[in-house]
Amino acid sequence: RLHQQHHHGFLSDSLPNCPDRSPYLVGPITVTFTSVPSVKQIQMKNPLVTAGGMYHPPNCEPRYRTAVLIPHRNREAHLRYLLYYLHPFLQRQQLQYGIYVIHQAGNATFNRAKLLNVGVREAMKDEDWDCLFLHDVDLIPENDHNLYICDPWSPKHASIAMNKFGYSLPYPQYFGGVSALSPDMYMKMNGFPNEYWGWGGEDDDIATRVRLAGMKISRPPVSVGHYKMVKHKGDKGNEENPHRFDLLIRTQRMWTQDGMNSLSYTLISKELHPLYTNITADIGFDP
Ligand code: BGN
Repeated sequence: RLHQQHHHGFLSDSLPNCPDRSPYLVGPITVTFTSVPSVKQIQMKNPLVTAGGMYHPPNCEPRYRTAVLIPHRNREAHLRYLLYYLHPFLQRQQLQYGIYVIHQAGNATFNRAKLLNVGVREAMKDEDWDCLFLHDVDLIPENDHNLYICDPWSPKHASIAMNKFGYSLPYPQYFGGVSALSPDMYMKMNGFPNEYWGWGGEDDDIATRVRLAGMKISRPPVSVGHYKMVKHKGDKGNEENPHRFDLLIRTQRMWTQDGMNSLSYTLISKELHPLYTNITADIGFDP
């Protein structure tokens, strides 16, 4: 168990449980994007984060173990903003956590949902995480009452009020941005689809899978689900997916066949960076 390494000589059993409600929460946070923080700067502000971006509260036994999974390619500046805000945010919540960046190797069209499947499979080899946070790289949470823990029975949609959409849902079924599922829930819906290459639609497919697997999306209060998006243009290699409309028609037929049970990829490397675990995978290309 990872967390036993963090105890400086104490056995984990000798620590008291962390309180029900963390005393360190501050509520709304001011998020600004001025100069991109350096890795060194972020490290200095987070001295208790260990190799691979892992953390365990120093003085109490956490109630929750959360893995944050971030699909990534060519968004270094966004990643640093996110790490700069997210590490202190998660520590104030007194969670045990690990941050994983899942990097798509090569130049084939980006595939967010498949990268998340890869992240889940790899992260579960490290630790018995009880919650998976599936996190876009360009979204920063603006209120630490938005707890990065899972609901016991429902997949949770966390990014329900993004500045980009005027701090409200763009449409009622929207499930993109940041969501949270327990590993059991993730497997119950056969994970996410592997066949969405490029921008758009995969999150709508995922929302449909939640329903088809007999679950219901939960959402936090709007005020705590505030997120600020780092402004950017559409990226090269993540063009709009022209097949997304056709794919979405087939979700009902495909979800049991396409997902964790059909996932194949080549793990290229798994490196422990000071602020995150970097998983680089070859996930193939749009056939
Ligand atoms: C929707 C996209 C989502 C995206 C949101 C917000 C599609 C499928 C069309 C049937 N869905 O329109 O993927 O997250 O906008 O930008 O394109």
